[in-house]
Amino acid sequence: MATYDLAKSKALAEAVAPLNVTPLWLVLGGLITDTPEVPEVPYLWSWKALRPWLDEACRQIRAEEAERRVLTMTNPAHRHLAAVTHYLNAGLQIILPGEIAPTHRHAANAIRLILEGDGAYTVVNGEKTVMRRGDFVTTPIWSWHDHGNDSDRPVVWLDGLDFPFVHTANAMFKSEYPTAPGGIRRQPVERDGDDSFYRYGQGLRPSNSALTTPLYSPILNYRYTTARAALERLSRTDPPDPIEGWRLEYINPLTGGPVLPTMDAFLQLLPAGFEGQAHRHTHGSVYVALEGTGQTQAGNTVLAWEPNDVFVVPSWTPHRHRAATDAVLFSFTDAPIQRPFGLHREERVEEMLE
Ligand code: 1HN
Repeated sequence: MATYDLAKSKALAEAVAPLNVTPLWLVLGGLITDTPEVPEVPYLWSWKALRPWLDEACRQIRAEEAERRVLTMTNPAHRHLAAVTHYLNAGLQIILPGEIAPTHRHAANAIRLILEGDGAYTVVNGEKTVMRRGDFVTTPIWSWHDHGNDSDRPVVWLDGLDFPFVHTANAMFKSEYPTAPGGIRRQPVERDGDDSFYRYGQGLRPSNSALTTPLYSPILNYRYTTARAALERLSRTDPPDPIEGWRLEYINPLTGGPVLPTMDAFLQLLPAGFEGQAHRHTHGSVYVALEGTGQTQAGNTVLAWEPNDVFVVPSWTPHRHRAATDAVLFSFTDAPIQRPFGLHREERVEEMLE
């Protein structure tokens, strides 16, 4: 119950508006809320519904002309903003045999998760990796990157980027690699054969590797075969976590922390019949179902997933996973953005509406 004269305060607000100030007591409730007020909604992008439109995109534009031939996802709460959670973007990229997506770099970090096809490659800061389904590839801030496809089939992957965050920070930059005579905009390949994995991903590192920035993981491609086998092994020895099943984080081996300064990434195995407990956290999560079927309840929304579906759980939304069959979920989140500032919170939720 306001003790002040609301009409007078509104008159004051109007009078001082030309001076570009406002009475804080009229707006404080909307600025400092008891808990996060999250505009984004839980949502699932169906692979079966989207995949044919990637073929149509291929009929309309070449990869080189598009720069990146991507159907980028928008949270229904944002329609015109290419964001699936507050700080994250996701999209499906398709590249045809023989095509090239030219070299560029930007202040946004990116990840890729291969969904269809084997044999496309990406080159990041001179290292080339040939990608297979389920492989998780990092493209850190300001690294030169381009893609190509030497196989005889289309290749599709999920792109995940932090550019909504970079925009919020007013810190976006990009540049294009210089065009060589003949019109080719491509960096030279200096290393291949999973060079960075053998240098840094085996519990070893070159003894001069302190020269490498710890800001992001030096590993380019985290192979699905490796991560999947690690999960399988874990599931034979350990009980599943009641919320996450068996879950592994992809890490930066130089720090033990997240792969990128703004994004972390996970692979989890849920056994058939798994009924996870509910929790919520302040980071937003983007999931990809890689194997099996199940459903994730997020708030009042039930997201029923099957292979290659992409879905999001926004900040502070209670959620729980259920698996009909043995299932594998990949996910990435923006938790690393919140942690350094003490903003990250996570809690169990005892009761969820059906
Ligand atoms: C980008 O550079 C890629 O390099 C993919 O493959 C998606 C979405 C927005 C901005 C830059 C890529 C992107 C992107």
